[in-house]
Amino acid sequence: MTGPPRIVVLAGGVGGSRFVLGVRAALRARGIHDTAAALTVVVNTGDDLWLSGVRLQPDVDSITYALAGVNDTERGWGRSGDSERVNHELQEWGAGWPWFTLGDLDLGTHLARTGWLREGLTPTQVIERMSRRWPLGVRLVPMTDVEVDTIVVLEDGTRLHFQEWWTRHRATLAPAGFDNPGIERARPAPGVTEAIAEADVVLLAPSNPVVSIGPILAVPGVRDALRSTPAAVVGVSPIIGGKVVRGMADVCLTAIGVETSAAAVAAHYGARAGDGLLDAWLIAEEDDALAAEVAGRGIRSLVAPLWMTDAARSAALAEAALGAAGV
Ligand code: FO1
Repeated sequence: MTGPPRIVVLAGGVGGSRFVLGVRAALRARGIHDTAAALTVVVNTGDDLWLSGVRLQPDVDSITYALAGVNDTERGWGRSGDSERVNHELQEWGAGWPWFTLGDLDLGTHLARTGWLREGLTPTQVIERMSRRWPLGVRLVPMTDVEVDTIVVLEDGTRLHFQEWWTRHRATLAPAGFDNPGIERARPAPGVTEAIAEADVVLLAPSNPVVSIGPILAVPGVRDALRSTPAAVVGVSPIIGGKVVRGMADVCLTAIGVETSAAAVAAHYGARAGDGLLDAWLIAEEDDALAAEVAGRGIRSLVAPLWMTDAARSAALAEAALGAAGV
């Protein structure tokens, strides 16, 4: 390998943001200044929705805001120091969702995006344009330019948009499954499969395997690109000590019949040596005892500190993931 490594990260919202920050920091620590030339982040867009006439892209925005350093680190979503004047007014009108907060600064993002979409820009072009305001140090691309929703299917057949199930019901309604209607007609956004094919390493961020990484893998062409790339595919477990770090991955995994354990998630992704995706899988020190089980499935397992509690730990984790690929 000559020059900086070419890295692709598949990511969702909060866990994805922290991990991507870590990868960017690890590259900077290696003296690589043009990190955007080295690092492509393919982000889940299944959480996206239309609300009060504007297009929301929660995972795109979480990653954008985090990389720009303007994110609300307490809540994990939205802008730091945001206010809610417009949101109160929308509620007075009975517009939008009463349980869903649109911050004033955040609304500026949604209005800008919606305007550009209406002018004919694709989501890829909109993100590229937004990246100019804050040089993010990564090339951020959506999984697809096609609108694909993540729908939660309840046991009685009720279908809810993922955002309603999560923000209104806090994942308390047991799902029977998940659906991305129309995803079979979606295509990877420009550059996604090319970046995977040309990468030195592809990293699966410790994001929700079902509703964050799952939709990215379900876009036709992405899975094949991962199986055929000469790059090593390395995943980071979102499960530590049998528990989710935050969010509702445990409920999602249970719904698709996967145990909430680092080894079970590795088995869910599968070994590239078989018919799956992973060459290597990073598990936490707390899950040391599962290493043999992962290895037994044909996936090289490495034990590393997975808690991304600060920037230094996120960078160390990213360095461990790159190291697992010999990059
Ligand atoms: N999460 C909440 O729990 N409550 C909200 O009111 C809320 C509003 C919101 C607005 C814009 C945005 O980009 C994200 C928002 N989120 C909110 C976060 C979001 O629901 C999820 O955490 C992600 O989609 C999962 O990655």
